[in-house]
Amino acid sequence: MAATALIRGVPRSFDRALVREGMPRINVDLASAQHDGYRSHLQAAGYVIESVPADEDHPDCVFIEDTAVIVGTMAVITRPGAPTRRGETGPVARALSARFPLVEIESPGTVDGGDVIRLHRHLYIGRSTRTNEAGIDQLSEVAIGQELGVTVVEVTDVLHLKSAVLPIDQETVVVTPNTVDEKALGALRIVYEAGSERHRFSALPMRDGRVLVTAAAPQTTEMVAGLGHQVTPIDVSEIQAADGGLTCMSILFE
Ligand code: CIR
Repeated sequence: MAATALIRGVPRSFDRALVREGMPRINVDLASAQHDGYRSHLQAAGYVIESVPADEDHPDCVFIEDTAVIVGTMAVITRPGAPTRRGETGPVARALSARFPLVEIESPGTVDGGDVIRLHRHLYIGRSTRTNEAGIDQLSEVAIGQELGVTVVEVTDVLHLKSAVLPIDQETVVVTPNTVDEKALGALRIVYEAGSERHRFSALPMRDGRVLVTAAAPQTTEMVAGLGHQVTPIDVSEIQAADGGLTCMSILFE
């Protein structure tokens, strides 16, 4: 089967997305143009794009990663930690149901896909303000059933695990200092986001071997390139203004 990127459009209501205090105002037209650019990079890397239509009633719906996690042969439909985002899952579940058996995270569990990293046969799950203990238990049960290992990582001071821990390959992660319990990252190679670029770096390793990176973090990008990676910077300022990064706008699967 072809490698697929499931994405979701940017609604006109995106300027009402959940944001942290002090974030710049969101320009929706620019966000849409930046999202088009993101889509083009995925296409160029060889993904077949499938798109779920945007939902005006859910300003954050472009962050499709938070609504489902592929765990081995299953798709886990999440129960997002932010109550205003819970209605985002239905259309994503329908899109994935043609390909995967579905499991749903049940109340009182909450999981945001942004808190889940898969490397080799291991899931790292962030315990954050969005992903709680009951959600971690349910997700872990699916992972263990799929013969995947599980490690829980405490997340503080950022929204999601992937706000601060960005895989650039199967062994290496770029970490924002003082945001997660680094001991839990075990045998992974850790490199650090440049201090002057705190919270600006995000990365998405693509199937063609290139790593898509945020243009807002040139020093960290240079360091990643120095490790031998081919990097492609992309400006996603408006996505970052809504606390998103590069992983959050797609669900990738073979
Ligand atoms: C939120 O607060 O839920 C959105 N404004 C941002 C979600 C970003 N998701 C992600 O990085 N996986």
